Amino acid sequence: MSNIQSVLHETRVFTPSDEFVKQANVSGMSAYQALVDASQKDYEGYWAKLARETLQWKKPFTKVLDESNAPFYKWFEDGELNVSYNCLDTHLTTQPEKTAIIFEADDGSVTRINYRDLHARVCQFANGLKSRGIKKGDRVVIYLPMSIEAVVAMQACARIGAIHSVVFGGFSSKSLHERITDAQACAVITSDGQFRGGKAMPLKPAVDEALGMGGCEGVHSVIVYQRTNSEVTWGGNNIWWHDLVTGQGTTCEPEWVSAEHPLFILYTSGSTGKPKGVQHSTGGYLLGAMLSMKWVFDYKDSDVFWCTADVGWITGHSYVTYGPLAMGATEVIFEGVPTYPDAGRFWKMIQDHKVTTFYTAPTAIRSLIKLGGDLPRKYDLSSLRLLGSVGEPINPEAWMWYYTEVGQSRCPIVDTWWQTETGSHMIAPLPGAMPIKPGTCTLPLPGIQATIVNENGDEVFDQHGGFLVIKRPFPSQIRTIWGDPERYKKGYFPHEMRGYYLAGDSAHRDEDGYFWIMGRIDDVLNVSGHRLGTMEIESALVANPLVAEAAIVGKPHEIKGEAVVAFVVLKGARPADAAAAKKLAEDLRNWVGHEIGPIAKPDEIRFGENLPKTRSGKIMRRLLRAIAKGEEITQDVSTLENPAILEQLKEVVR
Ligand code: 6R9
Repeated sequence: MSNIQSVLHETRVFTPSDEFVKQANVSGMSAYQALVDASQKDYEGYWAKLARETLQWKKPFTKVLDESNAPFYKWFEDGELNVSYNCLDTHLTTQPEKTAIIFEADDGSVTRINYRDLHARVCQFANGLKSRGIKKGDRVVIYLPMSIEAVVAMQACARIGAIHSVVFGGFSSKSLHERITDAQACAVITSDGQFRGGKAMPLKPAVDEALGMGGCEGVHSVIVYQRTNSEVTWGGNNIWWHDLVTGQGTTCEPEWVSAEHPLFILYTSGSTGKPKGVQHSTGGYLLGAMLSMKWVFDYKDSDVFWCTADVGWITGHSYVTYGPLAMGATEVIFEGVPTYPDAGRFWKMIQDHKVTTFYTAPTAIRSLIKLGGDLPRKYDLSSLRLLGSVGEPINPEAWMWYYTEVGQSRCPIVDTWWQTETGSHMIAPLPGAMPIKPGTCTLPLPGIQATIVNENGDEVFDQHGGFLVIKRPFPSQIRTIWGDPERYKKGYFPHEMRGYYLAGDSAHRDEDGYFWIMGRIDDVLNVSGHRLGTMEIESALVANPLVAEAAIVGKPHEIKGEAVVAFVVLKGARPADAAAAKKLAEDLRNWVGHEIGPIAKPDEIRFGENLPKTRSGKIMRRLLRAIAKGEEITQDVSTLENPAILEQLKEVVR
């Protein structure tokens, strides 16, 4: 890995305005540096102080970090607390009337719920769960659309110490079955259906199918929230949500648990094999969510916070269900899709709800540029003060559009690098401290010892890059893979890495020490002995005015080792005929040659109306690699959002 070449030269730098710096929670680079210094001087003392100041403990901890059984680390283990108490009860005396959630449904109708009522609903539902015999340590699968109920269900599990495992509503019955059986769940919480883009879509049939596949005998309760009023098949252990809560009390004493008690399991895909059940803790996890709200999102009581992620992903856990509520925020939750009734939906919602902090993914940004790059100008976006990005590297040109068109060159962008496994932000700007540059997630959060190493685990500081690792354990990190501690150990703490946490991404640092994520380790190409990050070539392509989106994969090449294959989505229609396609492909090749250098010129370009993506919007590179190689597609495409485009992408332009 020692010779990855950085070919992207980004020189634009944006310094936070004096006005932003003045009001920021971490104000100026010296304030950031002071936190970093404190963490280096006394690592455990630093985290202990933050944990005492930030969380409400029922029983204070006396032990900070336990490394005796590394890499199975424990934080604050003898302390006791409850996450739901920290998210709800803590606001009951100070701000019971404050709106906790502004829920906007697919059809545009809006429901608001304040902290007092949310607390009551969580308690009622928690009592309902208890009435079904569900108790501390039991696993509960949640398969719900974006709704207040989804948050209530998660918070209620946390309140009674049950471990939730949320499965994204876009997953198939097969994926759902895999997760129910792996977690050995005793209950499933679902809904009859969900609304998306003006249509009612069924949800419960997938649960019925999954439970019928065998191995789910432990599921004694299926709780069904009535959302679409569509007809459902009813099983013996099924109960309506509204029936379950009828007559239940609106208070419920929280179950006080150890800081190490598992709060949830969330399944994520690894590079191979079955999904991994990432297990998170109670205390360390919540600490990470709250500190990043304060530092990265510069949270203020007057904010209206909107993270567009579904609660089926880690981003929805940390920045919809837990972080914002623990801070006492008013947050927006959206049921629908960004393109319905048109591609101005996000901008209209920002205007209507006076959103101050908006957090979304590059894939959404790129698709909204494609569908209506001028739409943000039609709305009043003056309430915005901070923008965020998560999920994949953001191409500098998409970043610039986000910055100028959405943020009107006024709002800092926090490009946040983190993972399901890290629980909360790891590398991200503190927006009132560091200058930002398009395409880099800048510097690690104070206390996070992120660095870059070569294959021997030696740190590299130059611009060549290598493996992104985190040297010391941190509170919000994964505790284990549910039911598979060996896989946890081998996958994240391989021997060569000296006990460092291996993130699985490659990255390099620029002259300011800023981190540039180059992609997953297996996305790095080796062309004629030059290692190239796929993201850099993609960014070059996206910088072309005709290109909306691009994905790069490698395919074996006799002479060069690997050839560069580009899958390109144009802003306009696909080329009308072979000659037009050929001409455009040649132009784009030359463009990349010009932007980066001849070495990065794609050997092949294919045009599609879209790229194959998972339902969370990640480009399915493994699938593209198979297409590029001309292999038969044998992989599971059940999580694919748009299977029809695969045929288009098989056509090579020569
Ligand atoms: C939060 C989330 C994790 C992987 C991660 C990396 C990519 C996430 C990124 C980013 C560049 C960013 N990733 N944020 N790459 N810049 N700001 O997305 O978790 O679904 O587990 O994905 O996503 O490759 O390793 P998860």
